[in-house]
Amino acid sequence: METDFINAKKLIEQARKILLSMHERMDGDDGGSLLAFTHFLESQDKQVTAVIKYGVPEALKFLPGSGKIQDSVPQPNNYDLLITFGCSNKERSGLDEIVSLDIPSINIDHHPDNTFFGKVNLVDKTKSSVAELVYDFFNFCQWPITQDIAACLLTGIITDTGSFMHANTQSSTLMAAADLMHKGARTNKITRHTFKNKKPQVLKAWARAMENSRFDPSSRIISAAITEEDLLDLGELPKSAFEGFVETLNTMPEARFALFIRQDGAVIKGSLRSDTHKDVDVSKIARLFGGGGHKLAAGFSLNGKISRKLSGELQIS
Ligand SMILES: [Mn+2]
Repeated sequence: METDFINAKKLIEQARKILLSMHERMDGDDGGSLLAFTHFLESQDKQVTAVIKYGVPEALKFLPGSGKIQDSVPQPNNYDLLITFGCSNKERSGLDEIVSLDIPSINIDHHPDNTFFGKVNLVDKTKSSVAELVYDFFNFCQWPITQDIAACLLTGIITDTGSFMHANTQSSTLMAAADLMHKGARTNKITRHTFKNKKPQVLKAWARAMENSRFDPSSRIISAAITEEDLLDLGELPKSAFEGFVETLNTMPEARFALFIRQDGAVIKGSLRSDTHKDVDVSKIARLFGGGGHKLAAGFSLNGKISRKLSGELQIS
């Protein structure tokens, strides 16, 4: 990794106009990491453009610098370096302008299915989060971590570890978090915005999904679903309404893993979670449906419809 860090640092020092992007639909980890870079690069008088498909979700607008993020690439031919966060491949950005961009790139990720598409690849699947990897990189480069950068990176660590509850939390993760707090980031502010932000209609939607859940004792799978009818019934919900739901399903000790599927237009979105001691690789299951992810947290989307049979049983067609 040290050589990769040196090479990444060189590329950044040489570049003047830098484009930052991540996978579509901003999350706390890759979004926080991207903003940490934005703050540092701007302090170095680089020209920085930050683009994320679908922009910034409500819950992450508290992140310093989030107002700078755009949802499309303003001048596709005007950059000399691309840095991506949490993209296994360029397509994950969801932005054609980035997929077709032919300039040097730094690929920063911790997904095990990363394709190493960058000129330099900072990819470490053992890291709790991209933010922890970025924290290591900043320290390696001896770049200053300001209070704003600390807040962005700690948000990445907290969201990807489920507030330090998931198995990816290591002693290095906690040491990084402690140092980021020491530099001015606040865990309670971050959890307030990212975990303790449920609106009444979201809690109702969780109740419906919970009601639809069932545990199969023979396979020891807990699953839940939200159909189109449920969504019509529940009324308008924010895009992030079910974020964290599958983790809650996965708190059942008897279950080997949790599966949550929900209708999203013509697409069925699936998420899977497990725990280390349960010895299941849910990314293998996600891959069966064309998705991917980590051993303990994975997802997929496929075309289809979830419907409820007269018996109340759910089926996919
Ligand atoms: Mn991540």
